[in-house]
Amino acid sequence: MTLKQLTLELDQLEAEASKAIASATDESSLEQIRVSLLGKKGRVSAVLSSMGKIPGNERPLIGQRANLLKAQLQGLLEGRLRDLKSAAMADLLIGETIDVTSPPTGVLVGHRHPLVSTTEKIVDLFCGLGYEVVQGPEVENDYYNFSALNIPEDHPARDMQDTFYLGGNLLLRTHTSPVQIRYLENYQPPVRIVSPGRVFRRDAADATHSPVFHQVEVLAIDQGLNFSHLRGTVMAFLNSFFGDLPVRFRASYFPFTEPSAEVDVQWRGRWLEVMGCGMVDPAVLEGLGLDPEHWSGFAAGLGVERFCMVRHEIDDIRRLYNSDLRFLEQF
Ligand code: 2U9
Repeated sequence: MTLKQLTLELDQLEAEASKAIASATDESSLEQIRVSLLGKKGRVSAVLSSMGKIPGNERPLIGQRANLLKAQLQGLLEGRLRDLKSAAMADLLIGETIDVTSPPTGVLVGHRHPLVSTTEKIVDLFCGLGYEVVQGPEVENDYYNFSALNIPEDHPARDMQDTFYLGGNLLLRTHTSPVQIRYLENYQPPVRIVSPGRVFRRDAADATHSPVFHQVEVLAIDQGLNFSHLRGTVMAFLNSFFGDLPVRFRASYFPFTEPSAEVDVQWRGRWLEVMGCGMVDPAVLEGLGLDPEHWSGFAAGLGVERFCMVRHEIDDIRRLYNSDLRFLEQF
């Protein structure tokens, strides 16, 4: 081994190393190059350890040259590492760019359930006629749900088969009428109230029945109210909800109204029963401490599901309850 050979080896190492460092394409291949050049078993160390084979006076020359090369290579490696890091960052930034001009991917926006929008449409109409919305408990007792409404002890509606009893005298309300009884205990007539809400009956579920359904009831009590007021109110409501369809009143019976009527609308050539109504029975007024000679009133009740199904041509009530978005999204 001569000085010349070692000098040549260092020249060659310098040329090859600069080329290799410049062509490294990522951090891990650059690290491999660093180890192969400057590691314990690397090429620079190999030159330094073969210095023992040349004469002592020549060794400092090679030593200096090798240390210079080492510093030079370190500088090149650091520079290349910086370049690779900033190139990787640039790639990442380009990859993560958000194109603010691209069209939206479609955000799911909810809307009111058709039973809710139908309830609102009905209630809004009565609010327009000056009625006030009142609500009350779904768990009721025997008195508010039945007795106060003149429903006798032996009436079939009170049957275990028809009503969900909760023990004691508690039950799930079968209509929203108890809300109106409670209101009349606290407010003196004249009153005009509308009470929407959930009601419960022990019905087997089929296409037209559900053990849980929704009602809207209206009640007006004042001096001198008569059946014409009731009829005018019901007609105004139905004309506004269904458009000007033919309407007919049929005599009927409810324990809490006398006289009573059922109301049908002619819809696509067929008469459909849509609500019931009547003049508040004097026995109900008396029970509330109101003199029937002084006060009179009318009441009406309807099932929201029925209105909703006619309005949207829905053939099975269960579609309103099973939360199938493919169905509900239509409304
Ligand atoms: C008071 C006095 C009287 C409420 C009334 C009806 C007629 C009626 C049915 C419609 C379809 C129930 O959901 S349905 O099955 N309701 O026909 N409801 S009069 O009468 C009252 C309410 C409160 C103090």
